[in-house]
Amino acid sequence: MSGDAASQAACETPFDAMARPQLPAWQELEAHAAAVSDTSLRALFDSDASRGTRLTAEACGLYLDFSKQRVTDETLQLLVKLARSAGVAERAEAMFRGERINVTERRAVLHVALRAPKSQQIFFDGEDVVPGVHAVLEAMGVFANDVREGRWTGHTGRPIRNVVNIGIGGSDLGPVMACQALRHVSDRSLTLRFVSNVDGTDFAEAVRDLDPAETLCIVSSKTFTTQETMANAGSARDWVLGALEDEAAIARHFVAVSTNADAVAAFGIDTANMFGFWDWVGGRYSMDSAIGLSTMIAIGPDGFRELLAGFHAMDEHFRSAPFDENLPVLMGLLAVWNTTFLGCRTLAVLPYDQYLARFPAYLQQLTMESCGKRVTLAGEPIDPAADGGYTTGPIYWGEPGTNGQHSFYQLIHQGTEVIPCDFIAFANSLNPLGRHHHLLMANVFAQAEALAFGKSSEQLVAEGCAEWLIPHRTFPGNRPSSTILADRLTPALLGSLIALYEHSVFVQGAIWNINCFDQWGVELGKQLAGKIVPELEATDEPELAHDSSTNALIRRYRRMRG
Ligand code: G6Q
Repeated sequence: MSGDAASQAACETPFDAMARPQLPAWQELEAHAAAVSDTSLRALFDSDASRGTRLTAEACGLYLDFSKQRVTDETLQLLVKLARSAGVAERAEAMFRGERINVTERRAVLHVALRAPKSQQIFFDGEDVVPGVHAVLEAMGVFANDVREGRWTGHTGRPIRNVVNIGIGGSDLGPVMACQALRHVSDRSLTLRFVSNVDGTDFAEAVRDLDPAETLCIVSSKTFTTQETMANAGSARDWVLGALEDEAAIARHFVAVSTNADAVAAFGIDTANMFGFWDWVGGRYSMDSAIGLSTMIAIGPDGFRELLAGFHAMDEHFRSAPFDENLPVLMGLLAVWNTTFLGCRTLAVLPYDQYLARFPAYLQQLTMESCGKRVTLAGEPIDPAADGGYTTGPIYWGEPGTNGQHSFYQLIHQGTEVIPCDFIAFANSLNPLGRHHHLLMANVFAQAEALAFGKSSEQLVAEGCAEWLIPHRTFPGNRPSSTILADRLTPALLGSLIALYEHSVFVQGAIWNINCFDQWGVELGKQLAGKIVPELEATDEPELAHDSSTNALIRRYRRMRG
């Protein structure tokens, strides 16, 4: 066998045998989508008084109401049939078994092991990985407590008051989101900052008011080669050394989170101060690994373990609950239904909780880096315009309510696009303040109601609306949404909520037959940037061989810089 053939054989997966549009359930869903296209949510609710309580599911403290999605009982049965015929359960089991389901990178996908309790065994290449996970968690716990309790001091003996996480993508978005979401249980005497952008402004503004003598920098990078992170880490080192004027200060002011011990040592960080993780943890699935060190310092080791327990509870639910009661399966199937069968191109995530302000940004990476794929696992094109093609990954976006209501909700209510929404809300506020919470919750319930049922011209006439204004004031309704309602935002609840979306993405990927765990689409821009950097920095006019637009932009930039 040639080298290529051998590696191809090694990448073969038993899951990609049947093109999805040839599955009977797929074809039935296509016919069904056409048949129900005229059915309104109003009619569905009118014909079934129990719809609002029946089309719901509950697990891990999360109540999911999907009755306002444009589905019938038959839709749900067909979607479950599709999940079965697409091998969702088998593929999930392969993930839990540590198989290399990330076929293009030949990697296992074992983020579920990061939150497994000590008693569980999860094998990769014949080795139980759970003890290693807990050893790192213990080490993180000792370090986090040392920082929190002032035992870990800076070079001059002063306690650490500021923590700056330097990382990007999966080494940034999860910790940023979690530290914000869990601020109410975090140590308020610590200042947490996050630096991700290679734009020097990010670093400059993050440290402007910090004293290097009281600052700990966590360089978070799986590879420890990422250009942006290395540039920011280098500037952080200059900043610390500029103030403390002693190389020995690095050991007290820098720790690393990485899988690359050599590069960490080469940077000058003592590998005794490095927290490791593993090749089988994908960047966007890593916030519950050592990448969560900043989160653990903020909320403490006990809080972090609670967060992990919440993740694990959802993992267990995903693995064991029947599909028609399984929250991630239902959410994944609804995303597939709306995207592929109803033609909705975007999905809005609208948390009615200020602490979840960064949740949509976090989800954008999780969902779009995972499902933004145009070929199947076997490399076959998925062209929605071609016969037998279909649409994959929807665009996820969103902002916390109620702010979005005074901004982009107009388009959701009355625009020409139909945008399914996920509303996320909590029964209890973490900052009870007069009537605020009732006002907030009234809004979230009202938005979902308005989207589903709209306002007809008859209603407007009955209200005495001027005839010429009626088209402008009519709400078409029939706009789908799900509502996730929980008691309050605790670390455990946050873990379950994140795992819900992680596994929902898994389900979407299994049905679309794509690899949710690679991200080749980010490579080309990186390579081209690597080529352009020396062209920008050259002292002599470089020979440029780009297209005429890129050449002209580079030349103009060089002139503008003198
Ligand atoms: C996520 C991606 C990507 C990654 C960043 C940072 O799934 O792999 O967002 O997390 O590129 O990579 P490093 O952690 O290696 O710096």
